[in-house]
Amino acid sequence: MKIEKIELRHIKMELVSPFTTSMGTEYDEEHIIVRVDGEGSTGWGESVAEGTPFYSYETVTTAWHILQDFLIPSILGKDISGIDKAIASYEKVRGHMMAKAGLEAALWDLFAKSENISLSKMLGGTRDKIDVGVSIGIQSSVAELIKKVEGYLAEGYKRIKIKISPGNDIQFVQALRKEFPNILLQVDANSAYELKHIGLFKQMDDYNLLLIEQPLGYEDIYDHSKLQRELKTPICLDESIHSLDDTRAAIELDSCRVINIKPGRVGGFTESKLIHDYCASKKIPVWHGGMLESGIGRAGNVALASLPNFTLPGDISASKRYYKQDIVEPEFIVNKDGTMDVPTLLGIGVEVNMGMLEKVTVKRKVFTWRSRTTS
Ligand code: OSB
Ligand code: MG
Repeated sequence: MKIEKIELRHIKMELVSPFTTSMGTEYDEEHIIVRVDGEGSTGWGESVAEGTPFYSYETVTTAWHILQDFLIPSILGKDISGIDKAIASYEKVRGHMMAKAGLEAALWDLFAKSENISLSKMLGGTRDKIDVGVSIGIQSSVAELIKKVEGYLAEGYKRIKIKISPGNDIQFVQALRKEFPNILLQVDANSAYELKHIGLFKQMDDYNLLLIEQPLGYEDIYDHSKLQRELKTPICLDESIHSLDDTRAAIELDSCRVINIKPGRVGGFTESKLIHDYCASKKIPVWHGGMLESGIGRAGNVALASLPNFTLPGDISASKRYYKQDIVEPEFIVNKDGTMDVPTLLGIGVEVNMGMLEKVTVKRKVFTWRSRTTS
């Protein structure tokens, strides 16, 4: 596959409602859309680095720099026989997983289209529908939270995740359990706690939570093993897992019993598949996390979540849960039974709405093989 042209777009999309976590409140989401053209086909990917370095050290600006100055020059104008060859061409670049994952996603779409198969098929997916959940930000009151949860359950969502932070935690869990004794419920702390809060997590052990996501340090694996030892509820790691090696360390140390896979956090679908397969071999369930993606990133997430060991409902919700209008057609919807259909058309299986994409683009740059850079 001759890589002829690559385009980056910095996009900014307004969320339908502010999203509050222990990291702060987001009103809109900034990401990078990557377009790769070669031999008459077009591939699309999304880099989930955000406007702020609060979830990850990466930002739209660092990802743009790494893409423009290192990743794109390593493949532009080259004839690449497979995605593994593209990855090998930039293997000297350390870290910057979100930058890498955005480019890799576009390449997967491009190769799937040129091979006339869906991305799900190409990744090894085995499902035509996936179970989906919803991630709810910290609410101003218990009543507000209950109202939100009721609404999402009525839409069919199979699992509720609530964000927690010190002072906004056990009271929400207790209230939800009282109101909804049987729902699949989990919490996500985004690294807001320390080992000294162990008493709080022991209290949470009484509420039949599916899992507790990333309670401790964002790079930590060791302290999580000390916490997991004291709890019945499985810990699930998100922020701490950047690679198969991190996954192996976390599982060997019993730091967690569930893994959240986000391709953006681990450098792409290739590493995600390695983590998925390793977890399957260790009987560790995985689920697909989310980064408030547009439909372009979401399409890739849905395809990846169709692999067999994604046995828990993911943070993959309907387009309208995030944005008034998505940048793909058709938009992603949740079926009444809490599933989402896995696209079956070629590649990511949805069309990019160019008018909408144009509207949300704040910066665009095209890289061509002859001129190296233009516009
Ligand atoms: O920790 O899972 C997280 C969104 C942005 C950054 C981090 C996280 C999240 C979410 C939202 O929880 C998941 C979604 O896309 O629905
Ligand atoms: Mg998380």
